[in-house]
Amino acid sequence: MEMTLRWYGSKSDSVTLKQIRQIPGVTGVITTLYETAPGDLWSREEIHARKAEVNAAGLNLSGIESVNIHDSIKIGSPDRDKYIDNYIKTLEHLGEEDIHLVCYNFMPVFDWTRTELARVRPDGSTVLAYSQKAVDSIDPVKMFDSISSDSNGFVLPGWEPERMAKIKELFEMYKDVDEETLFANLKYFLEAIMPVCDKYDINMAIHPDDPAWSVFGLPRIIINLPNLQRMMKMVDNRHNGVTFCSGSYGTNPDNDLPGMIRALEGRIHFAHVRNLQHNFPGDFEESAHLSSDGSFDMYEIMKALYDIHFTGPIRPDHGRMIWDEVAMPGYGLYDRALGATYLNGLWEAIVKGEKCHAAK
Ligand SMILES: [Mn+2]
Repeated sequence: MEMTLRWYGSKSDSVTLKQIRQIPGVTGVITTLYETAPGDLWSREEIHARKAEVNAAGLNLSGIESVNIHDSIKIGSPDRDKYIDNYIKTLEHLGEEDIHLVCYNFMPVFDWTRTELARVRPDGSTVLAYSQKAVDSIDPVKMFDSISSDSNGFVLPGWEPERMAKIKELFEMYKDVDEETLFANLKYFLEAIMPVCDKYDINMAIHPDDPAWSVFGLPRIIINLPNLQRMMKMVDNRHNGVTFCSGSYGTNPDNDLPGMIRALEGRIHFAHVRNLQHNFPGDFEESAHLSSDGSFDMYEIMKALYDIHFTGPIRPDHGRMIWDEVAMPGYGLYDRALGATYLNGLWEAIVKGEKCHAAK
């Protein structure tokens, strides 16, 4: 595996490439052209410039998170082919720049959903949290207002003001889209892009829906192993793979995370590894990456990735806000650096433990 950090680009991120380069064991970044809108065509020049900037800092550009999918593709609108053509051209440009990993999601209206961006934990750190009760009692428009006023002045991925200004319209557009339609529209999209992925060896890695269930009555399909298996079977190509995000699948305690990883051998192209604390059904908060700080066994998650011979990029995911840092919620430097170091430590111990075992 290669340890990486997500980076939004020098215009949008409070963290610098120089800082990332100084986290021991982090050799790459996962980035995006954050100022583009879903459906835009990414020019080769912009991609080349981003890659040159990352390389000049002594880091690899290990993948893209995300190239977002236009709503017309998810809804299956008559104009979807125009946006799919843009997507294909963007993939060509990425391939020409020797970039082989693209993370994306297929969630209607909202990307990830949280009800609080700064819940205080017992140690005084603040974290993103989710309460089903809060979701059930709030209008989605009001939720956007509270999320944006709480974001330390940063634009949150998937919650861009231009997009959220149209939120009522978006709900209207999705009113006839159920789970079956979403699966069919995903299949149509994947079938269209697989030839370019084959040509340039680009691994598509779908990110799970977060939380892993329907919110505000919207359909959600990338939520559990049976649905992932259905998705991979419906377009049976190695380039049609997944981002294994422990913090997203793990929102549902019924998802057996190490078991899912083992069942997905060969099709996990990218891993987000982080921990959550489940407080009671329908209420969770993010925690430090350590097993002892949350509900997951992080050793077992890393061990499962080792057992399936995972070689792709991995990254710590949302960090707590600690040490008075002011950054995009979830995306500060300090706690993600601690997370990367911890995950690297687990990995080294697993690798050496296995070698020692094999020698006996
Ligand atoms: Mn994730």
